[in-house]
Amino acid sequence: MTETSKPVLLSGIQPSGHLCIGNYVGALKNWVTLQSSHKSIFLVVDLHALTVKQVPSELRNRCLSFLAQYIACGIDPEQSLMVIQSHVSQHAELSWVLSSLTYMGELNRMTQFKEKSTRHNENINAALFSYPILMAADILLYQADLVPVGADQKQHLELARDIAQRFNHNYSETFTVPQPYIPKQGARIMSLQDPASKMSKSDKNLNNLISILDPPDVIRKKIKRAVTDSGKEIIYQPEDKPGLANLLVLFSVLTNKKIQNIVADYQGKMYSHLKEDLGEIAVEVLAPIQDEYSKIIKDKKYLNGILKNGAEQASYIARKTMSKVYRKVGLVPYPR
Ligand code: ATP
Ligand code: LTN
Repeated sequence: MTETSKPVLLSGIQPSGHLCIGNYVGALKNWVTLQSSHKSIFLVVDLHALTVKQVPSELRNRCLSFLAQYIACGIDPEQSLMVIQSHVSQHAELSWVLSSLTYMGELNRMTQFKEKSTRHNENINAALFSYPILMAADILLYQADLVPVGADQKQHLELARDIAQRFNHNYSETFTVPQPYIPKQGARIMSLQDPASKMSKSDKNLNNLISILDPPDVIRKKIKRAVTDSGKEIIYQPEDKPGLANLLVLFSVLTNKKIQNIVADYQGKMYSHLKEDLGEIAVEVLAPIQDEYSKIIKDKKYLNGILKNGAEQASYIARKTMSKVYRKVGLVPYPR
């Protein structure tokens, strides 16, 4: 397959909180698998992170740290572009145009907005509300065919598809209508202490999540203390035993073993056996990533080189899309 014939893949993560094992199995792990068969662009969506209050110096450091974690998880800078969203100004420009095609009613239905505005009720800002439009712009700007995300982003992706179709219908064929890629398993890893909620990297209670950079002892301890359900038997029953089911899903995605085989292996054993083994598995999966990270994060020149190349190549594509968009909606071209 030549470079030009490969379908375009795009995804992004907000540089907020601590990149966690939920992000890894829901998104990053699949990015790594899909990158070679696609022309891939992976964003650190810093403009999205502004929708909740950030400490500026921490946000700046976190962007570079997330980039280094993408690479440590297996994103190959020789194959894929890695881009900081704010380095390509067209994201914000396209977002403005697309907001003229998005209805308030559509944004009102977004469950992430409802959930985040409850969590950040001291700061329900307009950007938090219009955030899915910026996400649509991220995707449509590069004419992405495939967008690998966790289950929580399905609704945002459907909106991006609707906006693309609406633009194409109103102004003629312009945007590729993207397809979501949501893994069958691991698309919604639950919080360790509250298995009724999604694991989130900006959760204030760090016992709810396993960070990619947590030291081995912390990982073991967090899994050991994870809330499981009453009873003793190891069975997979997400409705009745959500805590246990979450651990079994994690076990399964980290080992590529089927849940039914794991359940069979643990017949007659206790929750504590499963937790102990899962702790070791998580440590084993994350240790090489952490080693690699500690090397890469020191090499600022290497990281900046990747960002410069990413921004240049992404800007080239973004400029092409934007000039088409501005022309189609009737804006006057820059005089030459
Ligand atoms: P925050 O808590 O900072 O809002 P988050 O953990 O929800 O962050 P995002 O930046 O919103 O993470 O998402 C990055 C990617 O990880 C998205 O593709 C999202 O669907 C996926 N993802 C997030 N949480 C999980 C989870 N618990 N299980 C599986 N995938 C997840
Ligand atoms: N909204 C996403 C992050 C995100 C994204 C994107 C994901 C922003 N732009 C483009 C895929 C494609 C989230 O996970 N909160």
